[in-house]
Amino acid sequence: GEGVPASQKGSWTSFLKSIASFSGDLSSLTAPPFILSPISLTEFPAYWCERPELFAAIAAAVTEEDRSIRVLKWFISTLKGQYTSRNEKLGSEKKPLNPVLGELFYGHWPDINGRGQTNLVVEQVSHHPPITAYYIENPTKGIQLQGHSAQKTSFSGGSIIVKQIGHAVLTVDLPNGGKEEFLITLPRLRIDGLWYGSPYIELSETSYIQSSSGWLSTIEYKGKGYFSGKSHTFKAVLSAPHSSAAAHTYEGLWHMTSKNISTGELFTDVTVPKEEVTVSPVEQMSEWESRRLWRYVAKGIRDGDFETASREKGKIENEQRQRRRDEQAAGAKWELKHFEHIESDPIYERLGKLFKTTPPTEDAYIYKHNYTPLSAALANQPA
Ligand code: 0T9
Repeated sequence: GEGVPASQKGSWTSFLKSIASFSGDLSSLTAPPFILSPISLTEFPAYWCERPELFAAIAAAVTEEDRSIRVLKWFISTLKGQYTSRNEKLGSEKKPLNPVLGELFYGHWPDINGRGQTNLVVEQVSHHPPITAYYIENPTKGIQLQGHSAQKTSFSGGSIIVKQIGHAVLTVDLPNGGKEEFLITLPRLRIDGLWYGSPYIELSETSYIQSSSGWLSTIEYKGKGYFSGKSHTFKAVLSAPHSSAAAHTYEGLWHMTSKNISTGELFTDVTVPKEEVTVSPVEQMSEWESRRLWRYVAKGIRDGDFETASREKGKIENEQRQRRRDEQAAGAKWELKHFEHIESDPIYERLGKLFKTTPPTEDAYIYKHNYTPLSAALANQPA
């Protein structure tokens, strides 16, 4: 493959073989250096809010219908960041750092033009299998997003198939004191281009956004070789409560633009730049915060010094193993910091019933509201 440096061809081939004969937690497999990313999976929930103005704009809706349209618009506009940004930033999809239990990631997007500040709290709530819980909130606008993310992977026809486990719930405070909730399910991923050492993601099948108002978005994903022939194609149908007819249909490329198929009006446009999350300087972070925890590993990967990267990674892993042994000896259990695990999410159960969800119930991680976000003014102070 052309993406693979000559010296790593052998180890890439054996890595692919081990993927093919392995099902389960890919994150624990050792991959050749060229495919390693210096970014931990705990940073990924930030993709939900890199267009903070679209997140804030949900609050400006007047009707339930309009609110569902705005939620769909924001959701579709996150897909490019979620699924293609490593290709743009790092040259291809890469293997993220595998977060440790208790790893944290905090950030915010500043209040600009009255949109309100948006805050992000992420915690790695399980190491094996990897599960990441997140909470995003724009308090000024009364919008919250809570979710968790895990994956089940398998290998088929030369590609990695990733079933996303977990869901997200978006809650909007209404002017009358009530709340509207949106259950967001996640699409299936295929990682292609593996043979050539230049992996990229394609989305497939269907995901849903079910509002407590009854409005439902059904989003279908297709790649190259399907109906339009183009990569990253989607079609979203928004239907009214108790109706299966399409009230609005949007179609296009989730990494470019899309439009309303009956009016021709532009729906999403992600060709305009996004806003990356603001975080505090690494020196001010605690040892559990992702960028601080992984700083020497990340530097090694960035500098091409893989000896340092793997030595530093080894230190973190040993420290973790020792911690687990100590806990076991003391009969103690690791306590989550910002989230509480519940076996069954009542919102998932209630809203999931309104459309076809499998499975009928899912667990969730409920945010404890115990983090005080840094204000924009503080974070922007010169060091
Ligand atoms: C939630 C997202 C998720 C996380 C990543 C599959 C994957 C880990 C999970 C699903 C985010 O909201 C969206 C985007 C990318 C997903 C990752 C892509 C990927 O390759 C990894 C897996 C674990 C690997 O690292 C596979 C091995 C690697 C060599 C292929 C590049």
